[in-house]
Amino acid sequence: MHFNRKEYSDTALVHLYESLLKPRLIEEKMLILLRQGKISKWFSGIGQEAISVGAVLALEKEEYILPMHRNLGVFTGRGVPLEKLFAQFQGKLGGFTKGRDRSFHFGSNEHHIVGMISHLGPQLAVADGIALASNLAQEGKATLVFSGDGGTSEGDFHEALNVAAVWDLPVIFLIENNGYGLSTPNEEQFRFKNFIDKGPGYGIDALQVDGNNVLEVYDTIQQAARNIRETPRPILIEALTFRMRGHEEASGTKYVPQELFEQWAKKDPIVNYEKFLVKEGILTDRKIQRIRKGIQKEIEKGLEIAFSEEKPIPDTLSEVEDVYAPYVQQLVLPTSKISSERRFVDAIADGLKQSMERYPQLILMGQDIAEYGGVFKVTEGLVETFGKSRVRNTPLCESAIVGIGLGLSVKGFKSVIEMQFADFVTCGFNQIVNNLAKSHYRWQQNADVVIRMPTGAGVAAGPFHSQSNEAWFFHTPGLKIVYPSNPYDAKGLLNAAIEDPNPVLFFEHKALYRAIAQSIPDDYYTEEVGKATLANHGDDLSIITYGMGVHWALEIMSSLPHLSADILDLRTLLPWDKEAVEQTVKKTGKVLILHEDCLTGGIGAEIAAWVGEYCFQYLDGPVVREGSLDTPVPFAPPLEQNFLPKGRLKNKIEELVAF
Ligand SMILES: Cc1ncc(C[n+]2csc(CCOP(=O)(O)OP(=O)(O)O)c2C)c(N)n1
Repeated sequence: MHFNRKEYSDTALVHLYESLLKPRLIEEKMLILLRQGKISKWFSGIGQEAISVGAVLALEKEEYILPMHRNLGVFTGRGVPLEKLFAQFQGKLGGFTKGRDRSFHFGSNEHHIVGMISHLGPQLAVADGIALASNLAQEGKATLVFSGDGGTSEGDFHEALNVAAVWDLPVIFLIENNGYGLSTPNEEQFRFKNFIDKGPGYGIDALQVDGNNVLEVYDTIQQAARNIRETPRPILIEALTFRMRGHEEASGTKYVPQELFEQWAKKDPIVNYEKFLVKEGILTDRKIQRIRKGIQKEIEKGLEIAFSEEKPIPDTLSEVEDVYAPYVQQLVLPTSKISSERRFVDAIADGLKQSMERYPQLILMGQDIAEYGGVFKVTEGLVETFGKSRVRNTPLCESAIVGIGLGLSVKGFKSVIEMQFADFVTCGFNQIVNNLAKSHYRWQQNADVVIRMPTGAGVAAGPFHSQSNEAWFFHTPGLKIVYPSNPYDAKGLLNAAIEDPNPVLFFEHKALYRAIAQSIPDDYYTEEVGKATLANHGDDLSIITYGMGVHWALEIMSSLPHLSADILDLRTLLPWDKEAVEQTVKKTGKVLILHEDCLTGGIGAEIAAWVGEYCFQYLDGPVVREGSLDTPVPFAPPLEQNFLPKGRLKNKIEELVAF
């Protein structure tokens, strides 16, 4: 192995050595603890340390680095206190996640580290988001994100590289090519030879380094970082290396030919670098022993502190409270009485415009939302007012854009993402339910992202442009779901959703965009998230609904003049207003829950269960539901009308009242 010291001082070279040795010595200790049953799981990075260490030392301390599961050296290289790191591994409160997540699954803004979620690929787009924030704030900072060779087979890899290229994001994509993804060798993972061959395909530079040569890694990344700080753009760096142990300790190494271990043992990053430093006269055996002893002492001390800590004592209240970033909404009233007739679509456009004025760090992202104005023209004119850097057309990549939203949030930005149709959110689902929704609970990082969801049927758009999919998210702790039914609420609740530092899915029924209008305040205002309202007061039954359901309920009830209903518009589905539900049930004793979504597993099921459990004493009849058929949304209008619940509503009301 050839080391080119260039102009590096002896001190710098020794610092690299110490930084390289530390993760190795920690790992050796961890393997002992694992055998003793004192820790539960370990993903070894032995043999690959030069990549983590070279990378972390090559960056400035305030530059974000996004490691994976074998990158212990990133954490030690950023000076994370060992007792805190060990407490994290042991699930203790002194760690980074209050015992809620394991190993390296955490971030620390203090150390400018964002840790992974298990799904690997989503990490890459978060790096894009941080780099976008750096560009927007003109910070001139690089961001570095790791991926294993296996992880690059995920679509997230493609999306993140592509957006980074198109948006000139200063990200170093560092691929640790260690030949295996769990037991799968590279030839069963991909057909190309080198990762550097991929760079030109994305229009980005790509470099290959010997990942076992710490000096080469350090020097290459340092230059790359310097380069992209000045001229922001992504760079792909492939580091060739080998995993000297199993995927994780329990999985063994039977699937790897023995001769590979023998070959790579000769390329050990620490042994070789140490030999070089000794040969150069920079290190002596005595000095090496002194360094080793110092690190070992630090490890023992860290372990002692971490082991002495008690296991977490569960406190259900704080468990539940930490799901969301702490936030007390302050209602904003319009400053004047001036109001104008606005359609649903205009109300949303007004909310977006005024929120953009109010929050200079609010970024809009979505497909075709800039000059084209979005497919529903909701964002028309915004790019002219706020410019292309804040109103961003995105490539076709829902997953990356949601991940970018989280990255922006890490850097204190807000974002609103337009799904072209709510149906397409499936392609960003993982980022929403696993990354945005869980990050506050896991490591106290909020996701200040609103996802606008043009939803619903009735426009003959077929199974992939008509779905109601709020229930997919309703089941996920950490998200909020807002679903207005009229222009007044659309504006007030959209503004409120943008103010809220938590991730909010904001549903907008497409068929309402241009169908209804209302006089609403011209000024900026907000309405309370989590609060239902009565769209009609009545006595014979309660219709609990939201979105288009409110309009159907009003229409059908007007054809039943002998009956009157409380029509409760939930407006927010997560968290939903239990108090308002209880009040109306108490008043009428008869409950019909109505939604456009398919019946089975819809939000109505949860509300019905809750009413059955907590309001049983007020009921004068069964809790009934009406929703769409349990089929995909059909295209032809007669089929679609049959699918939707409206045609069945009148009967259902009459049956319930007659009960
Ligand atoms: C989406 C997803 N699928 C499968 C897994 C299980 N898994 C964890 S790590 C891993 C292999 C990753 O290989 P690579 O990216 O090459 O990283 P390495 O482990 O070699 O460092 C797999 C399959 C996962 N965590 N996430």
